[in-house]
Order: sequence, then C-alpha cells, then structure tokens
Amino acid sequence: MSDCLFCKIAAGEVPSGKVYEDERVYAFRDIDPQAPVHFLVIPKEHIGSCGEITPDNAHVVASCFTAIAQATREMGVTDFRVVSNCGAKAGQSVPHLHFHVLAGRDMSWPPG
Ligand code: DGP
Repeated sequence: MSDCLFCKIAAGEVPSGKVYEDERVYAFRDIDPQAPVHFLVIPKEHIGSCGEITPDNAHVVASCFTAIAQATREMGVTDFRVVSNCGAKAGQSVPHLHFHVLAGRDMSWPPG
C-alpha cells in the first residue's frame, strides 16, 4: 500500500534497524523501545491488522512466527513476549499487521 509506513519500511524506502528478512517477512527495531529488546515483525504483504487475517493470507502469520523464532534464537533470547495490538482501543497506531517482540526484562501480566 503506497501510503503505509510499514510497507515503506519493508521496501527499504524508510530506513530501519533490520533484524531479520526473508521473502515474506521483515523485522526491525522499534523506534520507541519498551524493553531492552524490542523489535517488530511484519509481513511484506499489506494486511491491516490481526482482524484482517483470512484463510487466504494466514500463511504469512506462520511466516512471521517462524521469523520470530529464528530472530530470537540468533539473538540468544529465550524468554520473550509477542504482542499484536488490533485496533486503536487496543493500542494499534500503525495500520499494518505487526508483532511486537519484547525481551530483556521481567514482564507483568495483565498488560495495561
Ligand atoms: P502499535 O502501537 O502496536 O501500532 O505499534 C507501532 C509501533 O511502531 C510503535 O511501537 C512504534 C513503532 N514505530 C512507529 N513508527 C516507526 C518508524 O518509523 N520506525 C520504527 N522503527 N518504528 C516505528
């Protein structure tokens, strides 16, 4: 999608701190980290949020989680949290599906 920030980041049109990339997925450091390790995993295909996952595009979710496992393994990170905010009331500020990966500190539950 031409006016989507995360599509531009995945395409390399907006600079980012890449931590992982394959044909379907891009992962990069969050600009406003909430933990010592905080990166975002996005599908290169534009999907607005978890609410737009369908049987036709669900394979990209598996690709995102495969990327999460590989990236954390490569970083030596064993304990981490994966979060996807869906909709403004849930805290979503960028309307392109993304998974936050947070690690490096104790996590509380439930999230605020
Ligand atoms: P959410 O609020 O769940 O939609 O998460 C969006 C995240 O994206 C937020 O933690 C900050 C991050 N973010 C927003 N703009 C940029 C950017 O230009 N570069 C990077 N690296 N991260 C960004």
